[in-house]
Amino acid sequence: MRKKIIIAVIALALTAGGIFTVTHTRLLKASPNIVIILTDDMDNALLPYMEQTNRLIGAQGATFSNYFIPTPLCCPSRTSTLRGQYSHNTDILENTPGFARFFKLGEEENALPVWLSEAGYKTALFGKYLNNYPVNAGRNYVPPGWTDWAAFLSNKDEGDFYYNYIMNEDGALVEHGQAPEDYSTDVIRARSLAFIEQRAEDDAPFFLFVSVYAPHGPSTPAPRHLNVYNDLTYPQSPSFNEADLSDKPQVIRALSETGDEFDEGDANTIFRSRVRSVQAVDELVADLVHTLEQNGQLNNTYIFFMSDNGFHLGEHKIPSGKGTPYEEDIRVPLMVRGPGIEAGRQVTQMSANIDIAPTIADIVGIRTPDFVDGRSLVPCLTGKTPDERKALLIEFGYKFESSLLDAQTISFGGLTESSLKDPETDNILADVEGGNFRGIRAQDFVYVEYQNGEIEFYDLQADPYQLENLAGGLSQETLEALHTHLAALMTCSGGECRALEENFNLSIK
Ligand SMILES: [Ca+2]
Ligand SMILES: [Ca+2]
Repeated sequence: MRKKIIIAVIALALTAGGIFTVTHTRLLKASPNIVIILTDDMDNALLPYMEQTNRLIGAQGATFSNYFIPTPLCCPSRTSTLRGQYSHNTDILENTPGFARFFKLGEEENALPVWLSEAGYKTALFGKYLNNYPVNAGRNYVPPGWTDWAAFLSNKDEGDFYYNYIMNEDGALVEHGQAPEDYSTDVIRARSLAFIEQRAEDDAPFFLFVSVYAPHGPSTPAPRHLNVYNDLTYPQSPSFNEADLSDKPQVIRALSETGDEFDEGDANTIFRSRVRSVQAVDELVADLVHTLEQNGQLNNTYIFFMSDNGFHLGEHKIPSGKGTPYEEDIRVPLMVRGPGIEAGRQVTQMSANIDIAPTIADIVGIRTPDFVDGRSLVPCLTGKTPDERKALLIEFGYKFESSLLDAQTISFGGLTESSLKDPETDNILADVEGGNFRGIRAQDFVYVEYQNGEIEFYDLQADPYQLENLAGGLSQETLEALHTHLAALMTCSGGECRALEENFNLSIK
């Protein structure tokens, strides 16, 4: 049963660049504080279990219902957040070599913490920085722009960052063991609260980047949360153990390994651990808001709560993980509160992690470099914007030469650190030959080209759970229009990306 798809092809404006002007809309006060709380691998299914976060951030500010991670994996997402760039421009498209490559390319020299530091901000990062930090930089290395620093050292033998990890704390290595007080979310919380209290004593504004490891696997809860939510079951969507995978590309079917159903009990067990592990994060958020309030800072602080990428758990029969182009992986929570943002605002415009750095720059009133691909979300926060962005690029994997791209030869050469291994690289399409992809996430559909030439197309209004790939029913004219626009987006940079996102005129009729 293949539905005929009709796509409106309206004149595509592919020439772009130089027409975008950055709006420096000051929200309210000069030099407000900025706090980012970044979770690791948190999908939207976990948000209902963070009552305090919803009440203290979402209900007090703006909730973004269409916030996306164009490259849904830890290191690509985090580097895009720090630089305001798509992954093809950071050139961090996988977790490996990750930090080593970001460092080697010198991208840290011109990134959000540096901009804020130069604007007079005290800047702190506590928790997870980038995969493979500090490979090739030295164990005592603190990246530029940060005045306060406590980050996990990559530790491939131990594998996770809940207990038994080493932190670089302002250049000194500190070992944390497995006592209850070593639980990393609580360590990060204590550092964050102390930083706020110290900063409240002087006039300098601050930027606090709270980067917790939860709910990343193995999703270890704090000791006090080991036995909560014991009866919780995973809220299965209609795509859980999708019955008919015949429409799915081979690279996706290969991810389900045996083709057997994903075990429902396993999904419940993993989901319970994930929910338990974010309870300490929910407490951290509440303590952070209260500490800001007690120190007279809350009314002059913007708080961003967000995740680096989503997570799938049996959808399309794919075992738990991330790195696919599906909604569970690319769509994550974003909530922002702060002065001038109306409580309870719902933002439906398409937004992405590439927008975070330019948004913060806009709030603070500093100009971003021309290389920034994202846009300020300040107009969304204040309810003053039309739906300008019609589409986002999604992209994954260094090597991409789709057979559809006859006219293009894309090179991602120079990967000399490929011998590095990363234990966090779980269940991503890079493990599957031909699984690297480029795609367009439009407002009402998604179009994906895989390296091996397979394509997917889902009508997200009629089929939000992506059960029926309609690529086979697309006309040649539509395919060419989609392919041409994708080819432009996947090599865009700066204002050209924003123009392409706005001039995207394909929609399902
Ligand atoms: Ca992640
Ligand atoms: Ca199907």
